[in-house]
Amino acid sequence: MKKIITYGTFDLLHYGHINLLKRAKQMGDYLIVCLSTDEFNKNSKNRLEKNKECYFSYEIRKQLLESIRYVDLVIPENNWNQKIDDIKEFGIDTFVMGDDWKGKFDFLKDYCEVIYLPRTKEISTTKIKKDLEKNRV
Ligand code: C2G
Repeated sequence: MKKIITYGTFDLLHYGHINLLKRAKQMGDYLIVCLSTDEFNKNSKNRLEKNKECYFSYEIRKQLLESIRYVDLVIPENNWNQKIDDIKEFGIDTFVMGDDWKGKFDFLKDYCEVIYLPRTKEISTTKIKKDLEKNRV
């Protein structure tokens, strides 16, 4: 069984995320999504990218992801440094991320295949939030 893993926040889940998950699953038989916890987003990711604080809690984001046909398992992402352990623990064959991360995880090539997929360009959570703001009366 070929096992795939990907990581993310997946907040305000949209079709760009779904496109990524669909293509990732097409590469194997079993897809694990490692989902950023609320604490990880607040403490670490928020520093990297402003307003990375989630709209939906981890539990809700997990429920949403578990309802997607391409997703087989959702586990927590607590920090930036757990990927190698995750790959070993779950016997991962392929690590997949959108190409906004291109090159950032090449160090994982010692442990599994690393693939960066083209992002779905026209959609992002930031864009959704901005568009909603613009239309606000
Ligand atoms: N994505 C995409 N197209 C979009 C938006 C996102 O393909 N229009 C992809 C991203 O490239 C990523 C995944 O969907 O592979 C999840 O996106 P985010 O939730 O924004 O992930 P991020 O917050 O960047 O977290 O340790 C890695 C981090 O957890 C990645």
